[in-house]
Amino acid sequence: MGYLELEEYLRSEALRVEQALDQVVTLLELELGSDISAVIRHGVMSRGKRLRPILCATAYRECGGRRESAVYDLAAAIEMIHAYSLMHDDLPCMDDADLRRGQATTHSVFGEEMTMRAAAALIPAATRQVLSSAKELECGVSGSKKIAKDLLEAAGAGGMVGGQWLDLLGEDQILDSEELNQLHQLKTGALLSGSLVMGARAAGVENEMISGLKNYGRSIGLAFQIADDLLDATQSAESLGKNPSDLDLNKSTYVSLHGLEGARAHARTCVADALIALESIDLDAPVLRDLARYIIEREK
Ligand code: GRG
Repeated sequence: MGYLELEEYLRSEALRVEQALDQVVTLLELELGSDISAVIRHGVMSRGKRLRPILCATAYRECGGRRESAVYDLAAAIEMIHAYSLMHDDLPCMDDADLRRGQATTHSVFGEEMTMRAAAALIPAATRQVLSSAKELECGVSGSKKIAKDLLEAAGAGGMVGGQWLDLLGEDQILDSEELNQLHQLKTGALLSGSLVMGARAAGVENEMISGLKNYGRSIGLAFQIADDLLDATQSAESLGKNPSDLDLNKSTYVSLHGLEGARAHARTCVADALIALESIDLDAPVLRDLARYIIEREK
């Protein structure tokens, strides 16, 4: 696929993810009432790229999964975890941001207390969503339990939460390359890579295939973060939909460590590693191949 075709693919996939998300949020409205669900809706339905759920649905398809209409319900669960993490990340006690996805952050609109509660409610809701959706896919009930574990591990202390913890500790510190890789492999890489694992597992493929996709995910996770650092260093708030913050928060980044050109070269190496990981499992996955390249070419 060329760049434009890939952008069209991402747009139409994002729409399918958003339809599934809308259904979940509507259900939560009935359960939790309109006050808290308005906060959830703000955090979840704002205009994100939906990259993690798209990776999940794409891996599912390219691993031979055929229950097209059901996989987006599973993918939505991943985006719910991502949305909660962004809502918490923007809070004053973390990155203290007032702009996200081109709109005021959730706590700037609804206050800190409501945002903390609404975001926390998304964690069990996402777990339930995985269990109810994945059992309808090729992996069946036993696979759905493994997928729930995949999601919780990717999101937990050995994954995203652990990475955020390192990120907060790293403010005002100069991290070396190894420390920076470890931080981002957890904070960003774990959920990205987990999304691929979940999609592949849902399709019912062998463990060897799953670990190859995990390796692909680790490499594109790093590439994605390097691209994020490059965008933060070079783009305006208007084009990013959020305020560039790495300099203000005095964070070590791939750009501060390697410079713009060094960071770009590092990102290209990660993409090459990702493609090798796909080749090593002999998976014919043209869209995942194109997505690896897109991740460092993207403009937001
Ligand atoms: C209690 C320590 C502790 C943590 C709670 C807040 C949190 C959990 C985790 C934060 C993890 C985090 C913010 C990771 C961000 C990774 C990242 C690059 C986000 C931007 O992702 P995009 O570009 O955003 O996919 P969109 O808006 O397109 O979805």
